[in-house]
Amino acid sequence: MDDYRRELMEGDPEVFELLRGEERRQQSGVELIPSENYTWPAVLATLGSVFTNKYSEGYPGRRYYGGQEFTDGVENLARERACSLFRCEHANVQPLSGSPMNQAVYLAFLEPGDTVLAMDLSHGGHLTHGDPVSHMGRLFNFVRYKTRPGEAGRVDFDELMKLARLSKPRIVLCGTTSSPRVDDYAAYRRVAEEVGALAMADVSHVGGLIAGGALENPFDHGFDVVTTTTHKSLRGPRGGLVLCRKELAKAVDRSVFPGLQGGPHMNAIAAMAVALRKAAEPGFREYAAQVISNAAELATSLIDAGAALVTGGTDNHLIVLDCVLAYGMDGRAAEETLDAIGITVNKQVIPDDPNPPLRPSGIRLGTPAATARGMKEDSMRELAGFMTAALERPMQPRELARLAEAVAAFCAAFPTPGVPRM
Ligand code: DSN
Repeated sequence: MDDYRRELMEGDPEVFELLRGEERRQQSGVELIPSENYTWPAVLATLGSVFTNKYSEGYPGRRYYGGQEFTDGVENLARERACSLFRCEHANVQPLSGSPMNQAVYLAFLEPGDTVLAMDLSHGGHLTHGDPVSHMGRLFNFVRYKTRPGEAGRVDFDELMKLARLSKPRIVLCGTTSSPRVDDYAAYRRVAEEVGALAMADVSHVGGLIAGGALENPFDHGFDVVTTTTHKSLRGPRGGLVLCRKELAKAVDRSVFPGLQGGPHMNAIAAMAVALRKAAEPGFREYAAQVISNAAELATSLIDAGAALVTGGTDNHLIVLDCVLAYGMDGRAAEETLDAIGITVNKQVIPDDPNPPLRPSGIRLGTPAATARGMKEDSMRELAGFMTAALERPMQPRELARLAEAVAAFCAAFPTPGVPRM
């Protein structure tokens, strides 16, 4: 046991026990929430390092506190690595997570009341894409577009162009938190160009798949701003990146600090630098491709076993199931049933869901975390089998317990990165 863990065990046994419980959960169950992942041990070590002790308001070379020779070095590394990985001109690595990352962009380029075109939440858009319950949704005029039910969850760009001409947005935003389809960046860019808006993509879910070359990069289609969290498919620490053209750099940087945030979390920025280096290694390209192959296999196996996929299939790492249609239970019941057998998913609204958000019709699944444990297509077929067995008919608690044992035995062959062996 390393010194830090021993200190925790002896100094705070209550927190230590909870940590051990979470470690056991992460090892003995399967994580299928598409936005979650296992980071690398080197990232965990950096997050728990003395960089957490340092205040660093400002940017490298222009800080408000002394003692920055090493924090400047690490922030510069993170910026350079982000620019090289995503082929962009400027990176701000300070956003504390996804919400401030997107807020910083809106506040950099919009005046109150300005219009943004963004995807409706039930069709896959994110809360921070101007949902009415968010502060940004009240401050700016978000006009929501939707996917087309008859088009397997894709967007009708003729309709989007009409909406853009009518609403005159300052930003055309694409990117989703719950769509199994890939974005047509060229088409979004044409819409933005036509109405003189900034083209912005929030690629939080697929940032790692873009970095790993498995999906297209919005910058290759002339996008102005791309945001991504760093802890999803990118497998880094919790944090956010705002990436942009150099002409926009000053406005973005001012908006993040001092506009929105104070001291950046230097331990997270150092850990981000470590993750960005890992994501540039050849092995990460294989990982990104495997995430997508695994999702395709999981989707096919579930469909073959009678599941109803909201878009009929997937192009990325993510699947949305309509549980009411296929299993006669809502998403919350499905989430709880799968929890009972050690498979973690999240309940999910489906497009124009008639049910409320805490009892929606669907669940959302994804393969980034399972793939990080080395699972491949054959494991996806096994997972589809476990899930179908648990969902297709009501089960007695003892039947669920037997399935949970089978899931735990299956998991034993796949060590979880960063989790000490039990
Ligand atoms: N919570 C993230 C997700 O699950 O997609 C987005 O905020």
